[in-house]
Amino acid sequence: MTNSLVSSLTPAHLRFLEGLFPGGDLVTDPAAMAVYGADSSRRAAMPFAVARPREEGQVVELLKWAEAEAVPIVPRARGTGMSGGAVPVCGGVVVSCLHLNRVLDIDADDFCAEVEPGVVTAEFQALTQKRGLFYPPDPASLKISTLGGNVATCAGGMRAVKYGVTRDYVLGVRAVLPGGRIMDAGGRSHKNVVGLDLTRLFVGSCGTLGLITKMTLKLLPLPEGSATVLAGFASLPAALEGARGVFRAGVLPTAMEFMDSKACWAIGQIRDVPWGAQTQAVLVLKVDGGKAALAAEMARLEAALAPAAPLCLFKGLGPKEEEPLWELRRLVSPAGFRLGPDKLGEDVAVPRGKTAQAVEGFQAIGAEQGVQVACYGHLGDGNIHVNIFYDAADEGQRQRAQASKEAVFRLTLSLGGTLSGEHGTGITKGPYVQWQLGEEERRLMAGIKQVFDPSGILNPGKGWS
Ligand code: 2HG
Ligand code: ZN
Repeated sequence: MTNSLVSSLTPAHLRFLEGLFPGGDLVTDPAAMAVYGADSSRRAAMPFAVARPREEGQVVELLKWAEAEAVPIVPRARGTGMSGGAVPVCGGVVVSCLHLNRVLDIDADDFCAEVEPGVVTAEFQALTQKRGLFYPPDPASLKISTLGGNVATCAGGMRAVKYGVTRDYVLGVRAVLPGGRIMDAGGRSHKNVVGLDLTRLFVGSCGTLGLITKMTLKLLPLPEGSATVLAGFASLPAALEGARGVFRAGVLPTAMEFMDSKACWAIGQIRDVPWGAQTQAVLVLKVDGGKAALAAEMARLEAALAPAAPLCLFKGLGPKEEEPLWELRRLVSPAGFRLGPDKLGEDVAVPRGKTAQAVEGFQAIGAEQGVQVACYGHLGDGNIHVNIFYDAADEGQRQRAQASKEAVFRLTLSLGGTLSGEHGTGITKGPYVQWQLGEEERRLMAGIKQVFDPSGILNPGKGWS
């Protein structure tokens, strides 16, 4: 499908784009464009041009033109994605949604909001909070990432244990399709079973089906309070036992995160950490709800962790005290590079009951291959970040890292898991999609792509099709 796409822009193409995106909204200078060709996967490619629309009408005209001229179109937000989904591997026009950044409505009666894709996630959450409302999805990059990027990738985050992921909060999507067609799926009703669920289809489709111009998001009442526990354990099995104890006690935490010894070590290289040298694994748990019930919930949490004999336990009551504990957890991703200059960052997920087996297996793979493997992340969802560190300049290490990644994938699939819990397939996992998806499923996905994007102009070279 991608064979017939253009491999550069003609002077006539550039004239068209300059007319549509006046006053600096078209970027063609290579130095200025480079940043739009990279994302947090640390992969990069150079686009032919970058367009920054301010109105949906510009997106409509752009996609009419792009389909007629067979120009690749790569949607982009803040580039915090971890799997190269925003990297323009076939060149083309990168379309930044950052100027489409209006919060159109926040409605406390309908419990929903209407937003444009370029709104920053944390800023939106702050606005909803002021109205006594709550938007739960909280990817680690929420201070930078946008709602459009979150929806395009179905971002997960820490609070997914209790509240689910981005997909569970998207009531409607308006998007421009190739040829300039407009899809307006879903709406402000919290229930809707008329026709196929095009809204859900769009969430996580990584810009391969259309360019989102507006989203209707579901909101919840703001919980009255929250509290966090950070506990250190003498071994990883003890921490995993503690986590099982929490679920067995019937507590559904808002978040249940873990960090293994390598992750803990890496954080200790850049911050003062509250746990001692004997600590080999850390759990961070959050609960939320009515203030009266919170103290009892915290007591249940502590009692559930006690049989696993935590070496230390720190509590934060309310956002001010909780934030420093969560900041430590969010630091693992950047701090990890103390373990090696390059990384393969995986985010496999397994059924909850298989989590301990998976994490212990991933660590054993690292030990066998002689590479540094840090495991951490969303334990409560069975969604484990397996970060494999190596030095790309050392060919032997590079090959062992690659072998470790494939062994991690094989173990995950043998446990009934999935190659990506929240980062998506992008370009880093593209070649492995066939390991997980059967022929029939891939055929159906290719058929769906064909319906939305018959010329294959949207984010070519990505995903599953
Ligand atoms: C997190 O949970 C992010 O911290 C980043 O999803 C994970 O860097 C990573 O692999
Ligand atoms: Zn994560």
